[in-house]
Amino acid sequence: MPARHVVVGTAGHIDHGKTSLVKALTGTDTDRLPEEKARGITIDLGFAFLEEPDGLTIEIVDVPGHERFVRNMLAGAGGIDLALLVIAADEGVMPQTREHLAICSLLRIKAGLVVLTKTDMVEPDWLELVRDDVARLLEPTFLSGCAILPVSAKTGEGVPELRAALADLARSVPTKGTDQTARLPIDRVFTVRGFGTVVTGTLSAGRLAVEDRVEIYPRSLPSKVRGLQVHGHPVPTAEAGQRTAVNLQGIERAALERGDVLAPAGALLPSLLLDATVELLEDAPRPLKTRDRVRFHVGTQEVMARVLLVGEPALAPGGRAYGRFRLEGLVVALPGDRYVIRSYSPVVTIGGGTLLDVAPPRFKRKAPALLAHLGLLETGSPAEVVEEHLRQSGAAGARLADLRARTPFGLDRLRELLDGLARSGAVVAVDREWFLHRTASDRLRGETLALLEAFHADNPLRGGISREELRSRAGNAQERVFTQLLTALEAEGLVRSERDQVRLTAHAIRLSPDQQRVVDGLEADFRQAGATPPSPEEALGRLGVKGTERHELFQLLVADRRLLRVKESLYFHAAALQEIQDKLVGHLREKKDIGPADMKDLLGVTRKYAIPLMEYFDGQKVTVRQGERRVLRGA
Ligand SMILES: Nc1nc2c(ncn2[C@@H]2O[C@H](COP(=O)(O)OP(=O)(O)O)[C@@H](O)[C@H]2O)c(=O)[nH]1
Ligand SMILES: [Mg+2]
Repeated sequence: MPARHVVVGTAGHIDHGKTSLVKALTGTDTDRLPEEKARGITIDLGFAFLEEPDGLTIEIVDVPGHERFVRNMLAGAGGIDLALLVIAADEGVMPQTREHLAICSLLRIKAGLVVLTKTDMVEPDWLELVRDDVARLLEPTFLSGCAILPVSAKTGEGVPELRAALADLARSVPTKGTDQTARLPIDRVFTVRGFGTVVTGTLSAGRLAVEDRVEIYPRSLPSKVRGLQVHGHPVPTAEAGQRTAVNLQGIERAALERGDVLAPAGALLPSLLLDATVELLEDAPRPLKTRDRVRFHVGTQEVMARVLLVGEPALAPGGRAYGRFRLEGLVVALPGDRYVIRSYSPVVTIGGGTLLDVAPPRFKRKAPALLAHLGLLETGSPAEVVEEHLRQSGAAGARLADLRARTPFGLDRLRELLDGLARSGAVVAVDREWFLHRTASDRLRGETLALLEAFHADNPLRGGISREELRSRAGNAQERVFTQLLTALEAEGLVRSERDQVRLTAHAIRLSPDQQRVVDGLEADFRQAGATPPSPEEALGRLGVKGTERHELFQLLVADRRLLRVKESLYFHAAALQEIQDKLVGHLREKKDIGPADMKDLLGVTRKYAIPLMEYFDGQKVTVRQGERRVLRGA
């Protein structure tokens, strides 16, 4: 049988015997702090474990019962599979019995059992009364009908039966997958002489290995796993459910604290906004109103937050709604995580829920569309959830890395889901790392084609629009997305791109007879003028047209590269310029260099033409300047 790890958390009122029970079961005294020993109460989390011969390890997290330390209790309760609710037979149900039970319910712990402790202190018929009372308390909860075992930690009576029942229950817990993103909510940080900084926690998902590149969230501290220990033994890998100690490379102890999360580098997104389901407990002291300030607990983290209820101003005790939490500090979590809220004052647990989105899109809060969106995130299949995220990310699409940080599936499963969506046509894969919803892709495509149509209609004499201008007009489309679209449109033969100009394939410049006369006249004029061309104004004027080099008919010849610009308002016919270049190169081959006066003689032109031409050929990398003279480049 493969090794299995199941995490059991104690729960219950202070002094009901949780710590004594863990000691009776495991031999470990989990009250390790000097103050805990002195005061005889549990302040912080304690850890112990039981190993069964068949490879089952039961990790026990012993939590404090005192109401002042519920936040520590919550920090330990995150990764728990089974609840061990401890109730002293002499006192029966007390306030933190109820609160811890409520927290376990809110965290969606699936199963557990109840121990009536201190049985040595009560008569059998009293024990029966307490048992009935407890059974009634459990009836509406996840522990309804669970085993209620009488135990005395003092005499040891009932301990073997408890151990057997716990092991049986643990064997029924489904095995955790290791393909999800690894996450270690940190509950302790310390230094070990000779090793440096060590963090511990219960690995809540995935697998960690020595040498893994990790990051401490939300602090963005990169690190590497230098060593791993499980129960004091070095191991090469740790898996979901294991109490894990991680020796971190290059991080100071002081830089970290409980509540931080260790995960693979780049795998998570710190959030200030979270969308979630909100469930208010039946016995919450008052309704929860939009903008109420609450203590928000997820994993081992706690921050203050304001809740914004979706679609309603207030939630009555026992009610359920969707909400958006505005956090006062960064947290890292994943959709599907359960969280708990406690009221600001008095500090009591009032509710919790399931996270739906850790990077929620902008939405009008009252819009029915938001309700539909959140409904899909809550109840949709994994593929539907991924599709919904892409639908909401619109024309920008989404990177694989961001989708990973916004979904709980793990990288391999996410790729499978995206491949499936791409095959079905719901999603377009821009490349292996970037995805776009089909509706956004279709909209961008339609918009781009319409923009090209409109451009050609408005500028019938221009060959095309600049690619950058088209991209910015198309809603400033994301660069990679736009490149992919143009490539696809070219492949379909709908669009042509030349020299950064984009046009519809169907577009052709059609000139009226009069326009054609001007274009032909201009070209003939410049061709004939050779090395002494007219200014654009002169040339146009000779054909009876008023205008400058910006005239669209003039620009047509420029776009066609039949006229070449040497400097402002000075254009040469392409063939004439080639003849000039040939003469120049011929001269330089023979004479090695040329000055302005030689250039004037060579071409029979004035300085007005000679100087700009010399500069032009420098710019064209035909010649290189040496003082006032030029030589052939590379000669
Ligand atoms: N007689 C008796 N006393 C117990 C038993 N279990 C715990 N105690 C005592 O109850 C007190 C509180 O126990 P502790 O384990 O610290 O309770 P916790 O606060 O729930 O962890 C201690 O003085 C224990 O010695 C028991 O089974 N029988
Ligand atoms: Mg204790």
